[in-house]
Amino acid sequence: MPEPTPIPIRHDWSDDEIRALHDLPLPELLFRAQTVHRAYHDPTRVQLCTLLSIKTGGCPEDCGYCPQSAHHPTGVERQRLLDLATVLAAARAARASGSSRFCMGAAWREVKDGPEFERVLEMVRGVAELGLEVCCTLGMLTGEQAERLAAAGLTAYNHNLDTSPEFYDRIISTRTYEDRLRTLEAVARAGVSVCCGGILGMGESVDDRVALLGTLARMDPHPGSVPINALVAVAGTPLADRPPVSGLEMARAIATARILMPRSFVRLSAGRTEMSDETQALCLLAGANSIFAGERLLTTPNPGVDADAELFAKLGLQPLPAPAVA
Ligand code: SAM
Ligand code: DTB
Ligand code: SF4
Repeated sequence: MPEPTPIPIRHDWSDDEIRALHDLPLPELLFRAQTVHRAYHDPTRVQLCTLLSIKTGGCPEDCGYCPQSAHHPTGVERQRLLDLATVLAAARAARASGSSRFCMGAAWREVKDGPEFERVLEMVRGVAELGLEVCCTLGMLTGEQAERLAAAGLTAYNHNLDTSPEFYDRIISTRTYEDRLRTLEAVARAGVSVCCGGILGMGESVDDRVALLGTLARMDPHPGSVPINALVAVAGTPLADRPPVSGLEMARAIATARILMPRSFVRLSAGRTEMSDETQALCLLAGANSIFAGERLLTTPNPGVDADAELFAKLGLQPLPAPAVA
């Protein structure tokens, strides 16, 4: 474990301070991010997380980036909730290929009590028993549902704010920023670690990125996990024609997140298939300490375990080991 450290954890960052950090000359920004990173994490270890879409497509929400929204003609095939055995087989395979965290995603607006939620609770119990960290992303939750997930052994719940409160309405109309924040509060109150981040490349300004990071950095505690996604521009979505976000912009956002939230896992999330080895290396040097492993994210492609093993070998990195089976 890294030594105890004098770098304080703050929850009172102003957006002006954050913007000043974000815009530092790159060598200065990276130096500061690496200093924080090394004080709290082993820079040679990167956590691998495997995603599985347990219920795909046909989502009633209209998130402009999402291939699974029923509002967009993306050709994603709808699939009902998977059965328990299929999910546990995928989780075992994920563990065997080096992942220490398994994240199950459902294209739901919100969780409804009933047999499907009961099945998800079984999945959570089963994955936890494999000794993996277990994460879910199922849409909005009530406090009671969050508590049931916690009791089943859920490690973390992913619910992204995606962007600034100001830009949010341009991307999603079927729910509000406030709705998102309420679910995050229910998750935290149930004692489940919050996984919350955003997407770059949707046409937002740097100020929007700063406002998102500010919202996260003023949470107390900080989210345990902060995914930074590059938009995967999918044909049929309203954002299909957005130009790709540059690696330098990803690195600046990641470095800023690292400085603001020293203890959190900052995840270099969607968009890696479009990134060179050099861009991914820069993002890891900027303080990202996790990636999604495997050939698929939820519905879109991802580099795959062999490509990542090669990348790790070239960079001298190792996956973070799975926690011991409880
Ligand atoms: N329905 C749940 C929800 O919205 O919270 C869970 C699944 S949803 C697919 C999880 C997250 O994936 C979204 O919040 C968004 O940040 C991210 N995401 C979806 N489509 C994406 C895309 N095309 N590119 C990058 N990130 C995307
Ligand atoms: C997150 O922030 N990124 C992951 C995970 N949380 C659930 C999802 C990315 C999805 C990319 C689009 C897709 O594959 O459907
Ligand atoms: Fe539905 Fe989640 Fe996609 Fe939005 S991001 S359309 S809520 S699956």
